[in-house]
Amino acid sequence: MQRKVHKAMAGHSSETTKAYLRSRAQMVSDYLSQLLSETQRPAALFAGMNYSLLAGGKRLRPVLCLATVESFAKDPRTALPAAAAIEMIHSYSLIHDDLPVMDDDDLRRGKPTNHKVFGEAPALLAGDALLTQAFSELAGLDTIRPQLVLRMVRTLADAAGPYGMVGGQFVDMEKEHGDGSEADLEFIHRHKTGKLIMASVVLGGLFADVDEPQLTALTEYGLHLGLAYQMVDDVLDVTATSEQLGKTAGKDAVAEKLTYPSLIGIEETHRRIELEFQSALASLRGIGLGDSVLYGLAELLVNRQS
Ligand code: GRG
Repeated sequence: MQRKVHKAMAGHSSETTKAYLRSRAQMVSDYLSQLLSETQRPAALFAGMNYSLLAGGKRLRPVLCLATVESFAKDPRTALPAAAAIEMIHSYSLIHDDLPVMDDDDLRRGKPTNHKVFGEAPALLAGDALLTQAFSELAGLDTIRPQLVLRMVRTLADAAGPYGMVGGQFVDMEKEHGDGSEADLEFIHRHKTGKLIMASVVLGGLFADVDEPQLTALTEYGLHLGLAYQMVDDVLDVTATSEQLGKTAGKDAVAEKLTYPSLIGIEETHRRIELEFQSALASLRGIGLGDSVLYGLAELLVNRQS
């Protein structure tokens, strides 16, 4: 099948956005690499945390956070603790998601999964430790008003916990091998993936101390982009190889997961991705960010091949 391309602007080049993504992803990786010292006791726990955290993910969520900060003319470096907290939570979720009791996977970010290297119980604890330490990192932000830090903490907790990612994962699990509806599927994707992507953008907005209408528009942008992101993930699970993805391809069908391609087919899924993508862009235009890096990042994310 010919690859479907979603375009933000006619004649728009994605090269500048790609260079931006590379540079900020490197900034995040450099920051993360000095965060958790493996000379601490218990060294094996820190080694397990670093194994997944530094395994070379795309860093899309923390980069979205920094991009939002920069869109409001603030220095991205000062927001690195927030970006790091988001990536720590994302990494924890991947470690737990790969455990035998969940998706039971051997490959992640092109490497053996955490539990394959360290064992199941240490992997469980490495995930727990990343989740907890993320909030310490975030709460340590001392360059902005404490009220803003509190709102950031609450936004991230709500996006990661029962009202967000864990809630979505729970319904995903319930609907495996089952007869889920389209409403179930939308709930799963919005919560499992969409909320953390939304929080990445909103944390950037809170850090930059934007006003409430701007925050609402950023929330809308993040939610639309987050849903589109997981729809793309569903498509790639069918169309891409394990080598391209750095994780096992074709797993959704084997596990009889409720996905957009399985429910409505790939063509219709692309139509929905386009709708979410255009809604995300409209939210940005509504607050004058139509030529911001967030616009280009949305395009890169929905057209990703891995
Ligand atoms: C508590 C046992 C236990 C499990 C919880 C919360 C949870 C497990 C799982 C969360 C759901 C989850 C793993 C969603 C994944 C969404 C997704 C699209 C992941 C891939 O993200 P990318 O493409 O990956 O950004 P990289 O590797 O580039 O960071």
